[in-house]
Amino acid sequence: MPANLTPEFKKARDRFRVAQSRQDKLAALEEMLTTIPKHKGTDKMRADLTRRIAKLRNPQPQLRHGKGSSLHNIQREGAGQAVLVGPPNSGKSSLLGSLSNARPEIAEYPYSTVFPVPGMIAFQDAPIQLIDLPPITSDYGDPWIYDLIRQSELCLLVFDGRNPQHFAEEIQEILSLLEKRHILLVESKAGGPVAETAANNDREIPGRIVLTKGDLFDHGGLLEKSSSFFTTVSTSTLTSHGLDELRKMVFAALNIVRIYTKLPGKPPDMKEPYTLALGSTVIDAVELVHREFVDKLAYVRIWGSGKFDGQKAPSDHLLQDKDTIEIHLT
Ligand SMILES: Nc1nc2c(ncn2[C@@H]2O[C@H](COP(=O)(O)OP(=O)(O)O)[C@@H](O)[C@H]2O)c(=O)[nH]1
Ligand SMILES: [Mg+2]
Repeated sequence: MPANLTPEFKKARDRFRVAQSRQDKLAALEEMLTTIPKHKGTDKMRADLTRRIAKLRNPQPQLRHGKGSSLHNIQREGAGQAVLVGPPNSGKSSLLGSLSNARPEIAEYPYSTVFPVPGMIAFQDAPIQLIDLPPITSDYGDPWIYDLIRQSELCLLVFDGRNPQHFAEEIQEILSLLEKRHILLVESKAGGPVAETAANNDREIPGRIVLTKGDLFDHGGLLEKSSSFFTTVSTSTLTSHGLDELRKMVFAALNIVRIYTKLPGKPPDMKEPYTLALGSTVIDAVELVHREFVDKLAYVRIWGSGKFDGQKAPSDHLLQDKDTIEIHLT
């Protein structure tokens, strides 16, 4: 059902968008609640407005220690974990909704996402967890949001490209918000696990850019600007343009390899691959399949990155994506 929003509501919403202080935000939200048409189609929006007004009226003391409530914790699943980070309304929730079965709240007004929402996306047969987050801005961003970004393995910066002339400032603002929390985005972490530098507590995470709403905004000129920061993909959830490329970019940025196993004389088990960090060796895969196999190992045959199919591979042989191994025990 269309919301049929009134001009009064839209004005209040515009005021909310630019409001800086808690009072101004509260006043604008209250105005939005009184001017919103009251029918079934706006049930969710009204409930959300009420919730946000209550939150602004009674700000919870922020937890300094611990990870916040269990609602803010996400159980890691799949071969890798990526987070969606960006300004309000840039299309983060829409991306998760289009790529996974998760149903995050999607709204044409900002700050509609208040909790992290995880969903499972897939690049071919590799399941990857994608987490939708509330926006981060200079005056909004609970500590738990930064905790989740910090723990992730890939940060997708989401911009809709409506202001190409201000893009550099927009992205710099986000990068500096992250840097203040010792989160440094880097183009590549290939060749090694993501590590914390103990000295200054900095954490480096691969960063990539997703431009959204390609059906509304021309990303042409922006792509070049954006790519000077990080590898970028242009998408639209309306037309599905760029979504396959996005899945591929996410998989590549996670720096993982998929490994299949087979029994002698049988075809490989292609149901679900084991996944390991790029740079892992044959013995790492054996250990992942079964820790005890390491001690009982006779030899491993490999299909894929070996010189020929079924070749015996030394324990320190570097695995490549989509290799198949056959483990022989003593
Ligand atoms: N035309 C168009 N609108 C989009 C697209 N993606 C998101 N939107 C709209 O942009 C608004 C904000 O989207 P949302 O996903 O809630 O943004 P978030 O605040 O970053 O999570 C909503 O009105 C969406 O319907 C897109 O690819 N094309
Ligand atoms: Mg959202």
